[in-house]
Amino acid sequence: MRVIDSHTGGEPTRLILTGGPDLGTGPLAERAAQLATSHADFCAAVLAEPRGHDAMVGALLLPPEDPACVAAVIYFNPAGPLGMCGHATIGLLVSLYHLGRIGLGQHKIETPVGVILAELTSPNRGVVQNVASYRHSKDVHIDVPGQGRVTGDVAWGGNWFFLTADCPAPLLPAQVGRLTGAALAIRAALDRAGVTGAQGARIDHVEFCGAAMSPQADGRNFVLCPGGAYDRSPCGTGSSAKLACLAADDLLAPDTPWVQESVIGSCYTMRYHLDGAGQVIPTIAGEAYVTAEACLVFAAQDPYRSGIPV
Ligand code: PYC
Repeated sequence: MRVIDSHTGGEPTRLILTGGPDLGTGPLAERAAQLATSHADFCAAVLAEPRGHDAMVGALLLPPEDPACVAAVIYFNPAGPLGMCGHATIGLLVSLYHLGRIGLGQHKIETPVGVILAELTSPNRGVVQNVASYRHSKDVHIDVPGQGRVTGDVAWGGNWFFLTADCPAPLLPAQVGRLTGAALAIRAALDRAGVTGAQGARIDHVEFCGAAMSPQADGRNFVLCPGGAYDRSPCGTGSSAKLACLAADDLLAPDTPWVQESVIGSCYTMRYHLDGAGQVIPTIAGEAYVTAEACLVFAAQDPYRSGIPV
């Protein structure tokens, strides 16, 4: 299996170039569902230890159905497919450029949540126009064992997020253990209380939002991803959900930059415009770097060929 690894603001992406499962043809969302139901071992084998680690996000490269698109892609983490992924889309652009498959400029990419427009503005910088993002519910109160009452918003940015300013610790790398534990407890409490996104969708990301620490940033976050790892980058879809909440509260006007800082201090420059239907369309701008070109080997006799089950 040929792969190319990159990181975007510290968050790793593994792009699968060859050797992925055959998902047939048809809508990408259905093929992503098939990846979850029929090839769950593939996600863990490629991303989990001993070949990867739980922060890694996979991007399965597929031929696009629409000839106007340069690629089709299904994003996944060790726990299964993701709807959309901002950091991995920037990683995808930079990796395809590194391979000589695309040039600088605008490109269309098919994802399970629709066709997205992205631009590679330099060899290591991409700008991704995300899907329409919106706040689903405001000031949701949730009782969390060990934390008491936590209040936050439920918002969509290509994945479902619970965003809260009730941070259990400063948003610093040294606090990642505490932040992760608290975010997992919030997610479990949301599940127990039956708090969901639209159409009963599970909220699988939790985002703590705090004040920026660097003078050039506007806000800082910590984002828990579905598999239990935290996002080293400011999370493209999570930052989009944040923008949707800022827009809904009239705290950020269209086309105004918002620099979102991650828990490790890496930044995305975000902004949004309103489409014809008045929907918030965020763009995510950030840097990615290729870290490896590799061939993954799956020996038949390897007891951990499908990853280490956790
Ligand atoms: O950048 O959208 C993102 C993302 C989602 C999960 C990890 N990164």
